[in-house]
Amino acid sequence: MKVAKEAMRLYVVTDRSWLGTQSLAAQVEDTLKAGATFVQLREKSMDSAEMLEEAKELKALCGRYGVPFVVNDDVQVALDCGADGVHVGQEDMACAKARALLGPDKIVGVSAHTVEEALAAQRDGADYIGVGAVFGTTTKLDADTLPRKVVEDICQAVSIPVVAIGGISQENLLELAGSGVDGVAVISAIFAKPDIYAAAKTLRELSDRMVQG
Ligand code: 3NM
Repeated sequence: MKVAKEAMRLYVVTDRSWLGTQSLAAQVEDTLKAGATFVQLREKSMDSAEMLEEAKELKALCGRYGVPFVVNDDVQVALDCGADGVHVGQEDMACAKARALLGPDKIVGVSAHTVEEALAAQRDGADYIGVGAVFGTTTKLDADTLPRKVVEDICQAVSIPVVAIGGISQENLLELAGSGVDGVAVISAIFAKPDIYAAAKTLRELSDRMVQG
């Protein structure tokens, strides 16, 4: 398996909404020091040229920590910055096309909301599945909250790693215990916090406990 289940443990998704005086790279480095296991650059308000500059910096940073780095949606930026791969949603480029463009060795992650979508992604060469929203979130306004049964069924149906996303916080993370997910993907519970390092460290500890049941 190209992506270890352990790499899903604390999956950090970037968001510049809460950038203060720190750069995004400095914020991401705080999460890496705190035990982040995977990083995705997800920037909905940047053009490709800006994304590429940010992506190059984050790729180099993640490389120093030995943590996989993927770019949301934009396969060209992923290729140009030498990212480890790409993450695509159901409305983005199809998994099979992303795989064809990136080749067999890069990571392709896919968001899925049903067992059918998850199985199709696995068949089309996905390395892991993102499943959500597992809780209510205001970070992605069109994300519907999935019943726990759907999350469990997706985890049962696929053999590749599954990471939960959507509304995950220190308060609710442990509710995912026993669902079958391999870890948590988080935006606001890290980046909206005043102490990013402390937030990420606590989430990592809780996620370790969550997967141990
Ligand atoms: N995808 P937060 S929910 C990027 O359900 C994203 O597929 C989702 O942000 C999905 O951790 C989401 O702040 C936003 O809730 C996650």
